[in-house]
Amino acid sequence: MNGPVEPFKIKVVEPVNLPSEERRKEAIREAGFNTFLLLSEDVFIDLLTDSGTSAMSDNQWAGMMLGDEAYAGSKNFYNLEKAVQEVLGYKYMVPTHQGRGAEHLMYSHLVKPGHLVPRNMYFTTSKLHVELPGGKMVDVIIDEAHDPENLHPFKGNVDFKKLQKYIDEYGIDKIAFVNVEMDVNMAGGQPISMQNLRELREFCNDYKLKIIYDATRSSENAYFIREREKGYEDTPIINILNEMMSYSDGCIYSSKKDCLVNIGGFLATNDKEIFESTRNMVVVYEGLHTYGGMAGRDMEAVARGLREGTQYEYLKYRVNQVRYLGELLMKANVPIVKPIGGHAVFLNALKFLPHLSREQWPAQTLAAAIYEDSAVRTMERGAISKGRDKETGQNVFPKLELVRLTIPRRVYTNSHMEYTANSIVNLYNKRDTIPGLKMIYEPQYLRFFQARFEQVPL
Ligand code: P61
Repeated sequence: MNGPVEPFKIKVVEPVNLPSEERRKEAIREAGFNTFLLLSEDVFIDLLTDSGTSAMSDNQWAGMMLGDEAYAGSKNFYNLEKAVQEVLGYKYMVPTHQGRGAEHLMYSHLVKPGHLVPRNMYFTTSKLHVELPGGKMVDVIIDEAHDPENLHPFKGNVDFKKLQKYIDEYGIDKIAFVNVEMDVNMAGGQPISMQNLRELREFCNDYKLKIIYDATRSSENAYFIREREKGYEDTPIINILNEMMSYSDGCIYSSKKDCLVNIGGFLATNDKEIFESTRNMVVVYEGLHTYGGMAGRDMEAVARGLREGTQYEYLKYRVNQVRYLGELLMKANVPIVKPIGGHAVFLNALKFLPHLSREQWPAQTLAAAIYEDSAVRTMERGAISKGRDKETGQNVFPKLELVRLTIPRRVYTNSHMEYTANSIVNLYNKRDTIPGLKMIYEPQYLRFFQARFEQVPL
């Protein structure tokens, strides 16, 4: 089996270092068994995230030199606005420093105390930005998304029966808006179909409900629509994106993923009222409405990256590199979420470490063990990420207890994928020797970033 051929050649390289076994053991203990707390220089292959870790193209770097750093009216802002209009089809755009800046502006505007926000599975920062103004995020993804073995081609789809139940139970006035994520991160990078988006629009029209997308990985979602949905086989990705967005009232967007840049975000909408209100608030929290926390050069790189990230040949290579890693693991019977997602391969920690209880945090344990074994950095995506129930204060144990091997875009070669797969297969073969963890420090917000753990002897 060969990995996909890269549609680029490499112009600049950055050396990486494989720390000794002794140093790896020490480093993960210094980090409290939390991969977020490792030093980057202790990491050999960094699969923590695909966020802000892309390699930019020569065209993007050239654009950086054309940064117009005027406080007001930077020409790069207008280039970005035009790119958003053309690639996504929205009329208005408000720039922010990254995705959560856009979530803050959009959700604090739309959510009032007591509101519900139905969404096709939570994301950590999105859930928090719905909760901070007094709302609650509820799950309306199809059941198949919670089953790692289920092969549904569009596990990101919304279940209309679940949505209807919340409307009937709480009343339409309590629903702030419907929030729809593209290429659903916590479900394993699973796409939503065009048909589901179209039907959701019709459903919401009957109730005059707004639909706001988390369009962060919409280009990768568009690739899956082209690959899997009848009628889109030959449709240019930009046309697919324009149609997807046409079924929404607006979106938030973290540019740090599909736009192939290291920083940036925005919100976009066709709704003048949302635009005017969020454009007003951006000056309070982010910066003037023509830079929103980004430098001019950053906006130029986002504008160029947004267009570049929709090229079919690039997306095909991208999704297939992730698939290559997943298939290497599947061949060795390592339990992963299927179908293989767009931005990452997710290990099923409950099946990988069945000897651990949920209170011993199997996914956190596995991420730490992978680092110690091979200096590959991954991320827990399970109960630690989910956090406590806001009302009861109890830990919540989601069905999915996963470790994410997230592939940065255009950064690692197929040999890096092979090294990673080999190390994980080796670890899988000695999995029953891995001891669990107990949490010894837990911060109040987004605890997974800073929590610390200790090993519990087997
Ligand atoms: C990630 F561990 N994602 O996947 P910002 N929406 C969606 C995201 O994936 C996302 C944001 C909004 C990250 C970074 C990260 O629990 C974590 O530009 C679907 O990061 O502010 C970010 O965009 C927020 C890692 C965020 C985490 C939160 O790795």
